[in-house]
Amino acid sequence: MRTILVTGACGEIGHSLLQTFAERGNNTIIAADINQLPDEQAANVSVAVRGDISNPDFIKQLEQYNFDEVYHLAALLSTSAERNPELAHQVNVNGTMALLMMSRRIGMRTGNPVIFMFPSTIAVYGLKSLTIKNVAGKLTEDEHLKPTTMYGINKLYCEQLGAYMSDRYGQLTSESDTKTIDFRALRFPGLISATTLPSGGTSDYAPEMIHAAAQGKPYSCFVRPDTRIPFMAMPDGVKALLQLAAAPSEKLTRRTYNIGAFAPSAEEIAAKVKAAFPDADIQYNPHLRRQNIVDSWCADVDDTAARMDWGWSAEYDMQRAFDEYLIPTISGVYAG
Ligand code: AKB
Repeated sequence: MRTILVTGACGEIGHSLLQTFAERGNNTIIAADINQLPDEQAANVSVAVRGDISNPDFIKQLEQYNFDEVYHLAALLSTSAERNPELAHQVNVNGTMALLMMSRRIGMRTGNPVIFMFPSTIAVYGLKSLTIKNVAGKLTEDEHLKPTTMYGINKLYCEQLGAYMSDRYGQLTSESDTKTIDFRALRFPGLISATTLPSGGTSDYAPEMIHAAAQGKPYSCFVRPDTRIPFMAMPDGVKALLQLAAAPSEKLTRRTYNIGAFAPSAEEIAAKVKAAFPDADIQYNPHLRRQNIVDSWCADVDDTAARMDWGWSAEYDMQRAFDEYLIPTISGVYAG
């Protein structure tokens, strides 16, 4: 029985993660979000708390629990962060720092390191031109780390902050005689859920296109048809988080891992959508700023390290994601 904190519990990953924890049972789940957790999700958790992670009083309230694991999902995504960079910095960076320090204090109190799971993103990459992006192909964790957005900068910094905290406070050294933090980050591609829609991201065109078609609504896509970035079905995203959290620390050769699944262009996604919903009306109306953001992200990721260290492998390639997860589930959702 583990005591687990999930921040950003109302978000897309939070929604699926809480459901998975509920199916597995046997853990004490504390769900935190700035919004009220909907009743059907609240039924899945032990305690639901509402508050702002950048508020020290809220951190104090959370600190009463002896967490074994923290899934820190709360963040402003890329498009939202561009609209409000100061708030993004406050939530994405200051909120993360506050939770890392809280985890350290809990680790000192209990004598057990807190496993701190951090969803990072392909937004940490910054390719200078489409030509460079096309030539670069699949990127490893350490290439082209020149993010062009507030969100990418925040996430890259927090990857490094978490690694620093783990190195300084997560090992037995003269400075620290208790291991208090074990930080582990995953660089997520765009996630596609069949049951929820994202908000404020720049990879949102893929889920929006699919959900619009399932509801018989027209969709105006905000990127060009040839735009290519990696995507992943939500069940694989949740699987990766849980698998990395459970991996023995001696197997891990790094603190941040890429994970890949499939990397279609927008028109390849549209073709899949039209195959499932032949009346789908999809037009392209690129938005310059959002287009520039996704053009700076990698076309695909090299996830060799995750495969080698903790046995990562996506269950859903593009065909399986559409045929066995997205289309049947979404059709069910909108059929009521
Ligand atoms: C976003 O679009 O901001 C996110 C991401 C790729 O991290 N979905």
